[in-house]
Amino acid sequence: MADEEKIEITPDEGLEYGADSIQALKGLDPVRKRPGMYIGSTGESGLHHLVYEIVDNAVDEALAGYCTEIDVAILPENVIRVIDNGRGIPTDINHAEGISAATMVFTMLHAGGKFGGGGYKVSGGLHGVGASVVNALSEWLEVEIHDGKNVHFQRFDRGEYSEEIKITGTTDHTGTQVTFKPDATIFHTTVFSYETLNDRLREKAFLNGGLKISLHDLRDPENIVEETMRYEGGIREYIAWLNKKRGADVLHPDVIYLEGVENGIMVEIAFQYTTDFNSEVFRSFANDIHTGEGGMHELGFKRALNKVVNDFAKLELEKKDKNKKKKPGKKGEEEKPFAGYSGEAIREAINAIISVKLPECEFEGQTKGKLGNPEAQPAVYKVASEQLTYYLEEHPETMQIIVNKAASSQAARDAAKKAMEAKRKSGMDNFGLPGKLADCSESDTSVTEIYIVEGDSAGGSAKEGRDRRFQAILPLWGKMLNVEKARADKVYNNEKLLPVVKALGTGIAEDFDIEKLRYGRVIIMADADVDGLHIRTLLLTFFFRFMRPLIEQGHVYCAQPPLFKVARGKQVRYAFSDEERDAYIAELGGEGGKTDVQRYKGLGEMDPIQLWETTMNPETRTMLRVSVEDAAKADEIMTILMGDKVEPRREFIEANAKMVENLDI
Ligand code: TTJ
Repeated sequence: MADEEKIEITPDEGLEYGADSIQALKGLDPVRKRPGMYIGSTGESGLHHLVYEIVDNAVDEALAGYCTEIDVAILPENVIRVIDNGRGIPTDINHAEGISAATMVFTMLHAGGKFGGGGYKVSGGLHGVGASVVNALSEWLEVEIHDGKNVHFQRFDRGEYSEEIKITGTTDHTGTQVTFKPDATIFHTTVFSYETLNDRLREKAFLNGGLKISLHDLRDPENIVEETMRYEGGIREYIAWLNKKRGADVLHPDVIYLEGVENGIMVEIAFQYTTDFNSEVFRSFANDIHTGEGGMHELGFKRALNKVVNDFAKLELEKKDKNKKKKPGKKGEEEKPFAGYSGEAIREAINAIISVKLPECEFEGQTKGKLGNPEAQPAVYKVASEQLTYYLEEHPETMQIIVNKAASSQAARDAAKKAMEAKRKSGMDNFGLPGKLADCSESDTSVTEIYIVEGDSAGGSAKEGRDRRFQAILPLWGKMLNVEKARADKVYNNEKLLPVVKALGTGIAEDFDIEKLRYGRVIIMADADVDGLHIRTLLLTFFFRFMRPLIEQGHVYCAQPPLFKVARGKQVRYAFSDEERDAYIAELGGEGGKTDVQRYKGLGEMDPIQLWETTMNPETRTMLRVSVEDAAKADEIMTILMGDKVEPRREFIEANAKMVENLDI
């Protein structure tokens, strides 16, 4: 290994070098010591991250205009190979460091940003830590660079090299090829998922229109799986593809596409309205990184959409007014000035993708999924409002459809509000709380929680087993409402969802008020079978569409009841997976005698004490907090399962047959 890697820098010496040199002189040891700090985790997600990290370097070359094709392969033994047809990483010696630029890329933290500066980079984003991190976490890595004349080659073992980069042949083309085998002593699993890579690479292909990305699974020569993805239309095609996958019908035939560069920020937006109710799907990206929590770019687009749609709506109303005033008998009637439709009404049923590329991203929020750069908002606003105004002037039919849609959404929302107020006034809501709710005695939302439980027997156990000081139980009953087709006013009349609305106290849609929330945690407790999946999907979709801030602010959870009870004499263990079950059988069974394994088919089979110990006791339970992305996924599944289209439904059930089958034992 090069000597530089071993140098320990004291603060005094550091002052002479400056911050950049310190960074560059750091070896890869810290990466191997604390891999999670660099790639998030050493589980499946971290493992796949290695591939994106390498691919992103090639995408940067494409963004710079020099690469048109990226080829990714999973080779036997889960070795990954990535090839691009860019200029090739420079192989000449960097005089400051005395080693080749290519070697630097693979051995120095953050060395990547030093080359080819300027322009837009997707690498170096959220976890964008560079190729050296991949190298550090690989059993071995080989790089082959074609510069149009020579082939250059270098090999690394666990990040270290014994030979400098060398010429191994001649070539007439340019490009970079990186092959690596993730280190099995670092990762919990080193088995790649074709599906996971395929999904992410497809997203990249959509976000970088025209770029050709191929993926091959060559692990089993008998069963090669591969796909080449190239979308000339970019995110326009992404919208069409998503709508087809969801089985959503569209309200207007054209996908609206807006683009421009403002203040050094590249802005691209594509959107189309569907015929769904209460659904609003935003997918936003900053430098190709999905911003699941939104941020400044989303805000900029929402403001632009509000302004442009309301401006057109106002014009329409003024035209109508003029016509009216010509007719006799109308004088003296002063109409209220148009106050504009609400943002939610305007966005109802929109399906939008926002992609920005900026020189440097700042990510914030709970999961670092929110774009923080304040300059992104005015940039997106300017591009979106100008381009959208222009587009809708050129396409009056589409403009008419969108304005009409906003008007009818607003009318439905106003009607829902009236219905709710009428209900309140008529006293029909018997003091607001549903009859079946077993409330808790505390009212401080920093401690209170409500369990929403499907089925009376499970509800009974939960009521008995809970700590009634801070845990409330709401059993659900009655017929499922198809939220997919329901507008806000229907929800107030649905026997299944109304108790949930009443118990939480917040109201829904525009009336939603988080201040009125009666429980700090809203916990869905359902069986691990198909019915349980169904109720979870329904509730999450409902929360996603009508109480979105509840999810955004992290109030919604899914309880995790155990799947097995493993008992031997007085010793009892609860297992949450097959692996855990087997481990407990081994642990308890080792001493001879009989080990009893019980599979819980449903919550109803647990007695109150068991339910408390395994699922409800804050000291011992595990719960999953529901993210906006989880809820969006539920919403997508709901659309597919409840929609009118047969084909997406069949595809979903086929693709998920395994899961459904597993759940349905
Ligand atoms: C840098 O500026 C001079 C010309 O080449 C630029 C460069 O580094 N291009 C480049 C890097 N193309 N492809 C890569 C690359 C590709 C893979 C698959 C992996 C890595 C680490 C870099």
